[in-house]
Amino acid sequence: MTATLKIFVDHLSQPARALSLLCRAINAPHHEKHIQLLKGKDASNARGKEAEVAVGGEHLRKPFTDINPFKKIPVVQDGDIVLLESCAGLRFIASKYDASGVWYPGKVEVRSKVDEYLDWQHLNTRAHGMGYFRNKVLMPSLKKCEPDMAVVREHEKELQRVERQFARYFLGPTPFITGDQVTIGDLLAACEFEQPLAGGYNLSPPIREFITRVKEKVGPDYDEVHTYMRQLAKKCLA
Ligand SMILES: N[C@@H](CCC(=O)N[C@@H](CS)C(=O)NCC(=O)O)C(=O)O
Repeated sequence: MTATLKIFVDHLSQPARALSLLCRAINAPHHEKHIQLLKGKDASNARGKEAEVAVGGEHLRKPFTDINPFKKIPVVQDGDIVLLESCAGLRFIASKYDASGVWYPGKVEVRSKVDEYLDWQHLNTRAHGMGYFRNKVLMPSLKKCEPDMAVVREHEKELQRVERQFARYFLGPTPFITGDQVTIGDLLAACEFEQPLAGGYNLSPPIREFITRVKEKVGPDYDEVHTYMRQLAKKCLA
């Protein structure tokens, strides 16, 4: 079968990694197009004006802006359908290409719990995981300055709350959000928690154990897809 599905990603991005991993986990025929957020720049070496350019990657220029005028990745494209939101993309790919029906369950009571997490995570796991990484790791490295520790600490505090709420409310006593089966909600959560972890944030044992469970479901692709972000973080922090 010729693949019609294209995903536009950079593995620095948490939701982009979740999309890549989902396509691989369900063997969806697809093309992965890499759009470099830090095009042509080594984030750990950029200086002054160069640092400004370094934060302006391929996502800000044509031809990508013809696909996403919002200038963000990831994007999912399949024939005539273009999706500019990662959660919509995850739902679409799982609904269309996961024959097992595991990753985005059909039963409305189960599916709603996945949706609940996907809605919640934007202002919680995403906002504070990325806020921590951006302020502690990425921007200080690009701008050659010290991190604003007051801002970093605020994200740290919020991340602790996020971890508690995720473990207590979303997981409860079960290994994954909906019970024993991994879904796109778990995959996205793991990819989001990986970002502050790579930046030096000390994740609590329940979240580390959760990540291990997701990793086991995904297989070796999990670490492969996370390698670039982890190495970049290491370099920036060195
Ligand atoms: N709500 C969008 C947000 C996408 C988003 O913020 N993407 C980031 C990477 S994780 C990005 O493209 N940032 C580049 C920029 O803002 O210049 C989604 O979930 O797809």
